[in-house]
Amino acid sequence: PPGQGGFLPPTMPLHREPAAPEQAGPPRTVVPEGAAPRRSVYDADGATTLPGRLVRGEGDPATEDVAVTEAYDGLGATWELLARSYGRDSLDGNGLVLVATVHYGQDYDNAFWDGRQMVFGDGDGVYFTRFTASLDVIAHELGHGLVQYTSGLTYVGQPGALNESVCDVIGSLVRQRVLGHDAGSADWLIGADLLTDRVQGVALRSMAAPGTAYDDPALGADPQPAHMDDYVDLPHDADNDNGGVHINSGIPNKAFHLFATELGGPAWERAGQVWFDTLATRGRIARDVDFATFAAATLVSARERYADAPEVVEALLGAWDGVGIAV
Ligand code: ASN
Ligand code: ZN
Repeated sequence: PPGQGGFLPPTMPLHREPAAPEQAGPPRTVVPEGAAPRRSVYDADGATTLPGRLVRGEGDPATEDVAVTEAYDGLGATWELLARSYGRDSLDGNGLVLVATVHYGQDYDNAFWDGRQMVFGDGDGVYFTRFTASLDVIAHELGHGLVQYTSGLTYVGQPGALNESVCDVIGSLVRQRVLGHDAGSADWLIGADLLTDRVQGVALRSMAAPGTAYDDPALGADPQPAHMDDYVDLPHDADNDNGGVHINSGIPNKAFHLFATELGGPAWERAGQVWFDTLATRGRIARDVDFATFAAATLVSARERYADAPEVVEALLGAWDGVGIAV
């Protein structure tokens, strides 16, 4: 017929891809194809000068030092969780170089984030071995970097305990993801691999059963509560762990464990995504947020991200209720 140039009769619709279903919640951010971590591991050689001597840069071959290997691999595993699962390229979302120093000090019984980098002691060899031995501890320290670049939770009282708790969550999730453990089969322990046989205990902390990680003549008993009824009120000063930031973190830790195990499957997927969104969505939580307000913010995150899956919100409500926090 006139006016018909092509092969298609006028009534034949052109093929169209079916319309994409409405995406609930925020867009899933992705890291660019081929993005990779950038890591630098240094050796303090038993001194306390940072960062020390560069012993392994990105792509360099492994050295014979197991602490260097553990740090390098732990930085990589943490980068992978943030990038591949949550679409964030490093701590700052912009490919920040991950820096770690091992062999810090003599018999140094700790690991920490100093505002720029991770630092790991070798432990005293009596109660603690090297702090890189626990992947969850490496990822915990990186978690402090992530907090610094996101919500900036202050390190005192309830926001401080939330800061500690989200770092334990990240620590445990990195380990669970590397081991391929589901929420139900994970051990939810922090620092299990860095205690010596001499310690009467299994770890530094237990997210599944706060307060049960150790009970030792030299170290005392695990002081963590698992419920608001047992919240430990301490002065907000450095002598008292800034108001018990490593103590009361047991409460939100237990809430996350309840949430993830109720959902089942890999904890870093839906449960972890809700925590990540709460931490990293601009303006979602204030720096000085308390437990109850944080809990309400996790609900906002869950409703936004999983609008089509009411079981996520249900599990979350049950989890906060389980630790005595009304949402
Ligand atoms: N290892 C401890 C932590 O990362 C060090 C500290 O108390 N800041 O929480
Ligand atoms: Zn910490």
